[in-house]
Amino acid sequence: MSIETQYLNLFVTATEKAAYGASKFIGKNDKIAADQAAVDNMRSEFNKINMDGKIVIGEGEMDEAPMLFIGEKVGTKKGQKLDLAVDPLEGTNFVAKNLPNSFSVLAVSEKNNLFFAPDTYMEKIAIGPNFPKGLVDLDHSVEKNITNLAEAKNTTPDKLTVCILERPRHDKIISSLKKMNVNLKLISDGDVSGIIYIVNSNSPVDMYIGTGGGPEGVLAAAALSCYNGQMQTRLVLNNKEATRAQNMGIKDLKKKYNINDMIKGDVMFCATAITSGELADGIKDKGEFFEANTIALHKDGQINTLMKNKHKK
Ligand code: VTB
Repeated sequence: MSIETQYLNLFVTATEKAAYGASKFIGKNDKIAADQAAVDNMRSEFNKINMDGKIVIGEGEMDEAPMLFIGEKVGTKKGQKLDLAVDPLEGTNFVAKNLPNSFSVLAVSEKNNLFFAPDTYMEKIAIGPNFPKGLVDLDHSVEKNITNLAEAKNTTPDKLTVCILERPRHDKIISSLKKMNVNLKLISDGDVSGIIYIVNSNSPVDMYIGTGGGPEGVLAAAALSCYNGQMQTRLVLNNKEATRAQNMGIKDLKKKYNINDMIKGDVMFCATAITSGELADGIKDKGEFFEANTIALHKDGQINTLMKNKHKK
């Protein structure tokens, strides 16, 4: 079965309203208020939708998040059974500091089809579509992954661009990439867009690599799966997190997840820009209404668009 097509516009409205909520806090240096506004708006839109929805990746577990917590039921309960992964404000720093590339993000699958990633770190590697299976792998050296990708693209490492979060934990990877003369795209935050860069023609990124948030990994996998891209991930867990992951039903803690292990069946993905960036223009307040730009994807519907919508305020 597929997700009914009519849902896409409703979900786009949800991320657009969430993005608008957060946009009022652009440059206010208040991450918490921005996030709360996005969460409140997203939730109130969800509850207008005729679906039997459940948040599987959200703002935290019930005791630590007042809204859109893991397990929260959303929608009118009349309609398809859907699982939702949400990041109402991806890039809280970007909104707080008025920097490009903040988004309100959502992925939707049919019931039980999304990987319930815990809120821990996750190793990630991703490339675009049409490459042999297993071309890159988390257990390969950086050198091997780069050489394999360069060969498959019929080019040389110095013509490749790799996106990675600029963090001390990535020093070794970055120095290996520099030795190979690979071009870097170092991002300070936002690895959902970091992975979308691979399949976006405005941003010549060939590979994403590095450790970021687990929930963000599943959201990025949802987007990439609509493009038939390749991605592999593995959770990074300390002892306490390992117990939590086990309690969430994860048996093999060292498992390498390929995209089809994380995203089963059909999926929808929406990302509305809050501040402007390479992928989309941010929210524009036009007085009576606001304008929003959303990357809207539906795997089975073969929909892949950048929508521009207007909503009354
Ligand atoms: C990661 C990344 C996110 O925050 O979770 C990062 O996946 C936090 O990383 O996209 P650090 O703990 O190293 O700061 C984001 O960049 C933004 O939520």
